[in-house]
Amino acid sequence: MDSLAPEAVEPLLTGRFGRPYVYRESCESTQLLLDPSLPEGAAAVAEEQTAGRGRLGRVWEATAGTSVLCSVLLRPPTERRFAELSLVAGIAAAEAVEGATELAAQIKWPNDVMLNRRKVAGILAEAREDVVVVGIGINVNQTRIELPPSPHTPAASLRTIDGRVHERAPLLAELLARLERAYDGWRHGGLDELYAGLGARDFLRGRRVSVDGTSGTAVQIDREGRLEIDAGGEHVLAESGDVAYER
Ligand code: BT5
Repeated sequence: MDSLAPEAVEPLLTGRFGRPYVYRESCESTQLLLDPSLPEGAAAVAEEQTAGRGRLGRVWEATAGTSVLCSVLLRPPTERRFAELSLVAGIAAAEAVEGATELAAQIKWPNDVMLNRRKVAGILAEAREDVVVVGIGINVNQTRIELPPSPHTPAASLRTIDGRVHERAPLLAELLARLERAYDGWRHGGLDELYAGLGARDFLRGRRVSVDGTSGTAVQIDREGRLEIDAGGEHVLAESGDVAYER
């Protein structure tokens, strides 16, 4: 098994993100390891989580040593919409996944990264006062039976998609570098700045969707990070929520 210990990852870091680097073999959730007083870009990484978190009280399951499980502390400017950070991190995770697999990844609004129509990564952004902890879980080396059964959005790992075992340390370093770049762009110009990379990877566009009671055809993720839905001619903007979609 490869390792995400500091000696494997720190030499590969190229920017501010990932410093300091907080590492645990096992923890409840990497979301709980970052004290708000740490500098922006501080990252927490673990081989295993005993209570990995999804959104809305759901769980994130990952066999020890198979995944990238990472949280990053951000201190976004107050004029930005914090909800957009899931998409900012989604772009970074999609780019990192594409770098590792040479396949095109997509972003399923509001917080999933898809490869071959399967979820390979999930994002969780949690705000506490003026800091936001962004958690990113990427399924890297799980075998098919190690992946959780998910009734709605099928799960995959990079390995189940391309048949290769991937080294996680370079993937994590790439993720942190991409996140820093996307985040700096967003700080400067909002989602507009990143829109080319977002619009081109919009998984739901053109699909039949249902978001918290609104059903219709997904038109696009808009420049404020909302999902525009054509509900029988009436255009509705969903701010956040859970999407059911037709595969
Ligand atoms: C997410 O939630 O997709 C956010 C996942 C964030 C995980 C990272 S890991 C590092 C950091 N520390 C944490 O504790 N969390 C973050 P959501 O959209 O609610 O999706 C959760 C649902 O996806 C679950 O209810 C399962 O159905 C499914 N699921 C669980 N584990 C999965 C996996 N490894 N791959 C794909 N789907 C999974």
